[in-house]
Amino acid sequence: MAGLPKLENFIDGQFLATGSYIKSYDPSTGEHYLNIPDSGAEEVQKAVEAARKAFITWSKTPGKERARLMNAIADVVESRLDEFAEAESRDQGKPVWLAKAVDIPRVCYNMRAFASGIMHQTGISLAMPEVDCTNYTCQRPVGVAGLISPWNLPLYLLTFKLAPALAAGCTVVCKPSEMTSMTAYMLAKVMNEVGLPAGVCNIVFGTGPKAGEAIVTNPNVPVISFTGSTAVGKRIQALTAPYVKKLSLELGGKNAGIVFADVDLEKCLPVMMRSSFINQGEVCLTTSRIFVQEPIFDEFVKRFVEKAKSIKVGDPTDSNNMLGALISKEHLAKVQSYIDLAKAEGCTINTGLEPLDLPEKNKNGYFLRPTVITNVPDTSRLMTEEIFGPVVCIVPFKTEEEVIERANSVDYGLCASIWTENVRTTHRVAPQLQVGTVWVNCWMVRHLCLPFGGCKFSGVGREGVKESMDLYTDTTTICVKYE
Ligand code: TXE
Repeated sequence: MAGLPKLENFIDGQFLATGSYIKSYDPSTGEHYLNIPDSGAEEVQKAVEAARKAFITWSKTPGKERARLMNAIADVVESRLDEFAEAESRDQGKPVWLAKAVDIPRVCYNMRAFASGIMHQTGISLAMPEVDCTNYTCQRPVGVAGLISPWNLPLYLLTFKLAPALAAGCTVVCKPSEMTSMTAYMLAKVMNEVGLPAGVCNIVFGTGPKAGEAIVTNPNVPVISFTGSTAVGKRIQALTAPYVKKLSLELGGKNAGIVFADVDLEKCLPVMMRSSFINQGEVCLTTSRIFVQEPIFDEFVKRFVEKAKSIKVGDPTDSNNMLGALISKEHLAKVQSYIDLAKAEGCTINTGLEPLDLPEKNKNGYFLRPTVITNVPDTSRLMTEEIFGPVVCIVPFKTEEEVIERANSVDYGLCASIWTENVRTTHRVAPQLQVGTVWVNCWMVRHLCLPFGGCKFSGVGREGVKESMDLYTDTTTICVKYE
């Protein structure tokens, strides 16, 4: 570990060293390049204390001042787009162009959208003249928020929690994924630079079981927002139950794309390709089950497979590559185990097994070709479990009723997409799907003012400009008698 850069926890505006460290790897080379603090209850307790102290002032800081600081953070991050994108790519494995086009701009957008949300907070007021009373509501920041984020969209998802929490007047203790901590550390530096008061945002690095659980079970952290796996989400729900905490859980998905025979394939195929494979398929909203109506099934598969074969995979710094590396050796092995399952179950692997031609420096990286599987029964684990890699199953269907039932047959309920030229089909099918978001003839387009989240095993709660502000505030109803 000697000689390699080390991150430090960000507590009360200070960067503090810890005793032990975790190794962090560059997924595109397999090289150990960074050390992350292996924090535990002691560091978390310090961070919570700092956040509690800062809450006294931050919760009363005028909204326009909170907004000014958040906008200043966005401006500095934007001015260092390349630096942040390169760091995100090195830590996560995603192509630099993608981090530059999507992840880092979204960090700035999160900060700005929620800063402007502060100015649009409203309440309810109702007069009761018959009893000489008037009623109104007001929102109070809840207190210290615990924010736990995953490795697939590291700073994008962390700031989707951080921005509304700060906007609402909460102070926070964040724990990014131990696999992708670098850009959160860079953000901490920016927060000090723009003058965010000490203790308003604290970042503790470390693993889920140690640092994460210390946040989740801290009695002085009354609200938890988590994005990650369903297994950990369930554990957090159980751990927080004795404390009756406010909770937002954004968990996994097994999302269906439903392609009707009247689809415009020219428009559908490129988007479906992106929705199946972008970010190496490591997106909770990834389409991993594509249902195609029988008359066009063969043509769809043929054209989809041709396109998938043409996708370039490799060095994330090469802008010709659409896909970079998967997050870790263990995750690559997990995704490959599903491909082995497909072989064992006699499914057809249309593409994905061809060897990759990688540059020398990437020979030990965690790369995988886009893999397209057909002849899969709905009961296969390939069709029911979240794979979280560039692996998609395509299956035929006959009728609308049948496809709705099959799409709804999994434990997850995050999102779905419908592809049709018939507006009636759209409005009939969309409300029957048991998911949080339905896209029609598109994917991953969403106004931040609309609620986002899942049902069933995909989570509880919604995130969005209004919904997140609701999570980080408590509502008080005030009734005043004036006679
Ligand atoms: O996620 P974890 P992992 C899915 C995907 C993936 C699988 C495992 O299927 O293959 O989850 O990924 C912290 N208490 N998604 O293992 O473990 C952890 O340190 C408190 C979908 O990386 O859920 C990290 O910061 N915190 C998902 C965060 O939780 C704990 C994105 C997520 O880690 C904890 C990521 C604990 N006991 C994975 N254990 C999506 N919905 O986008 C872990 N953590």
